[in-house]
Amino acid sequence: MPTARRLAHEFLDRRGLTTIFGNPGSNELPFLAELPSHFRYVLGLHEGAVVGMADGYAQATGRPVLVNLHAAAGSGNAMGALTNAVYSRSPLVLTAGQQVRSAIGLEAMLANVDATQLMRPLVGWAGEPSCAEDVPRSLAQAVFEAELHRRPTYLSVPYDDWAAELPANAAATLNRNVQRGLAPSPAQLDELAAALAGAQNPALVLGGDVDATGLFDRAVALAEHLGLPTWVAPSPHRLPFPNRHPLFRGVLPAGIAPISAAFTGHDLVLVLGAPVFRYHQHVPGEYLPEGTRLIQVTDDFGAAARAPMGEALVADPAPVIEALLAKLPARPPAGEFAANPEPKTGAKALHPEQVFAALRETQTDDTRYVVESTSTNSAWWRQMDLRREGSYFFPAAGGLGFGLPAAVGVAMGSPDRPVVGVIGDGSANYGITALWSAAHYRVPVTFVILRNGVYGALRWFGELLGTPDVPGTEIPGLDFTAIAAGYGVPATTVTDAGDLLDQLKSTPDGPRLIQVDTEPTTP
Ligand code: TPP
Repeated sequence: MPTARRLAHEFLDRRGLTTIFGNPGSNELPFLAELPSHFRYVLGLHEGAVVGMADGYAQATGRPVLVNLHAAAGSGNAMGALTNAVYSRSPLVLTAGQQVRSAIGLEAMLANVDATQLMRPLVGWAGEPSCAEDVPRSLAQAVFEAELHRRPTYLSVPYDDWAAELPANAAATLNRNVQRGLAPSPAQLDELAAALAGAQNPALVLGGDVDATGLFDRAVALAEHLGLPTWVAPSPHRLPFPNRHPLFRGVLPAGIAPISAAFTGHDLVLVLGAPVFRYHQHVPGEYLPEGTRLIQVTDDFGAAARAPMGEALVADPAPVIEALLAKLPARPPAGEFAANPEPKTGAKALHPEQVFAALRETQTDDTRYVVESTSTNSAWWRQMDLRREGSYFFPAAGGLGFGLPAAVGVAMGSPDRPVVGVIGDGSANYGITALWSAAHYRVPVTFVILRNGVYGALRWFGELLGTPDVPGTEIPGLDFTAIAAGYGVPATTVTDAGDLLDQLKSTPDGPRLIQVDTEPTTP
């Protein structure tokens, strides 16, 4: 009779979950025993980095990823990073070892007390099998729940379950196939097409889901077919549309009143693959201007239910895009891509725009950028010219500690595309141990660290909130070349634009870190 462990490994193999990101403890070792030799275990030295790497890998591959965490303490360390995975809708399947069944109730060391509650409210589903026989089915459920809802799940397994021999029925789960397919009805599609056909001045808003589900090019086709002015939804974690495209109107500001102002004059706004909306700065006002109708198309039931205004159609955006392309007549072509402006220059150090212009000039068009530089947003969009799907990743919940590990995970998940992490000197510290994984697994990734010596975004927020003189926003004295050396990543410091260009022109075959001194700026 097969053991729970063998059935679990077999199930993961069949579903293609053979790359595991983890940081194990004693409870997890029985699951890892006898791991098939073609499985890859990617060790992270802190659970925040483990989840960040797994998130990047899941986003780059578009597939669920198994994460192997230690019980309560290890799982707890992962929670900050998990906030980002929730909002990027990354299907992470978190597993943690539990104490042996007989020792959970008496709270022996390493018992995961109330394990199914621990990762709430972040995970969409959490479970602990009620007996060893239920381990394979529970693991399958954790994977399917993550895939179907595109939300992390958490499975706690008592470690004495893994060696248990199971009856034949436990293997039935191996052959299961569970698929998504959320197409709207013909009547719903007709209604939507009629709304667009009847609008005088419609506009399009695209969210991260469009890029995450491989619809970047189809969204461009739709915008061009209908001549729709197109925004990216606020607080983007992905780029669903080329940012120099003639129809591109920018990233929507993340406040109620400014979004409403942006929509003025549009009688219909179609939102694809985004919540309505991910506001950030509290700028109160009317949600929509007078006379604007908003229709949101999303496969995220929660995002549809919690929106404060507008109409929602819960459906996959893909069939909606195809139906609108087929049903509505084409408009004339939109014109030329816009050129980037001259970069601003810094007086005492490089301006971030000079850094981004150097990236644009030296990196290939298929480069994937993982960005966690919080005060340089406007500089980024002014200087970059991103035209390919999957070019941009940002922490989806604004939780720092994503960028550096996710750059490693994205590079591992897409070895055919170059990867550059653009990380602030504050942000880098939250996921710094991923440098070790990058070095250990020789992951080809370039980290560009913008060293401005401050928490620049917080200073800007301080002005906005009327609290300019707060402590805790200066971070002088950090040397990432020394830190990188300690983790085994070669690193250099750059202070002028020519040197930066020279360094960026070379192509690494492993990780490298370039520390660039920059001037503080505002987002
Ligand atoms: N802790 C976490 C886990 N996430 C956060 N978003 C914050 C704290 C608050 N925070 C937001 S931006 C920021 C901080 C601390 C500063 C980041 O500094 P840096 O990476 O140097 O970028 P800069 O703003 O200077 O461009």
